[in-house]
Amino acid sequence: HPEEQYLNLLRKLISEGDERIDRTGVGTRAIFGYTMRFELAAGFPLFTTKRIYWKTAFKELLWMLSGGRNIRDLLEQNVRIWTDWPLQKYRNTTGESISQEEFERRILGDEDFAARWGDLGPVYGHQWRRWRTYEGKEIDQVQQLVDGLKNNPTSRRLLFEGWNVAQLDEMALPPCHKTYQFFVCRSTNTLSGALMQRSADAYLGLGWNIANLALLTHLLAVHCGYEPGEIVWFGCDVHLYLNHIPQAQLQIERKPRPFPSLQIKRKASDLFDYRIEDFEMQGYDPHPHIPAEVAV
Ligand code: DHF
Ligand code: TMP
Repeated sequence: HPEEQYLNLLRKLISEGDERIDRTGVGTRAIFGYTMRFELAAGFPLFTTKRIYWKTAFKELLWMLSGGRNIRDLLEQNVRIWTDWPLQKYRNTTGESISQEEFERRILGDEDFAARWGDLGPVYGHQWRRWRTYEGKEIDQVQQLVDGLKNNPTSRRLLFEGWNVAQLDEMALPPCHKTYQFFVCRSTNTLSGALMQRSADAYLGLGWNIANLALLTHLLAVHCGYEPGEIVWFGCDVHLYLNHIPQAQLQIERKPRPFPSLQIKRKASDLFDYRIEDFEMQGYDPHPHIPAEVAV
């Protein structure tokens, strides 16, 4: 089963990972360099050995594709996975000991407060859709990719980049899923997508990153006239937080189940016009969720 690639990664991290204190102070076991491949025709690579909240993950990708950078857009859809970072900044700056719930209520209820405290800086979505040049122009990397896939499919420059070196210090977190590149196979008319991820939280974030890479590849295929091919994931610093080891040990004992299949119920007018209601996951029957705390 292709999910064994992921379970083997967890095993490897537990047994061979280099143990160190990381930026968050939690500590990890880390390896450098790991590759996984998934054939999209064989099912949607949504891991089954622990439930993954695919709707929340997809909402995050759609938000990035919209160029979003404020957590207010996410909270309006009840997505709370990005709140911790602005919240930590708010607490550190003001010294106020506000709860997550209260902070989220204020972001939702007060536009000025949201503009001041909900902004993550020029993160993924901003760089993807509005990379600023020295002359003050904006580059829509994703639209350029779509044009390239349609008009110049053998190009070796079909990629977009989140790592804007000049703006890293303005970002709440510098991009983890850093570079996306695509490849059209002429003989099979398929589109494959690759992701180079500089830093991967193997227990919490990775399954979401794989699902979003797969969704993005499906959507680009639909809109550029190809069938979905493969996704290839490259992780550089791939790590297991020390406080996730018990959960990972539980997960690696489980047997993967068949991957579900993604159904796109409505073909939107363009890549940037999708809503979560447009997607259904058929046959997703995962093992139960195992919660874990995210390192901030
Ligand atoms: N920091 C760290 N340390 N790890 C991450 O994976 C991470 N991911 C970020 C931002 N910063 C990060 C963005 N993506 C969760 C999943 C993805 C994500 C952030 C958080 C998460 O907490 N998932 C939980 C519960 C989600 C829920 O209740 O909706 C999970 O069990 O999958
Ligand atoms: P870092 O910036 O010090 O590398 O910390 C970022 C952490 O977040 C790291 O554990 C990787 C994790 N992460 C993911 O795994 N996937 C994601 O999509 C994001 C945003 C973060």
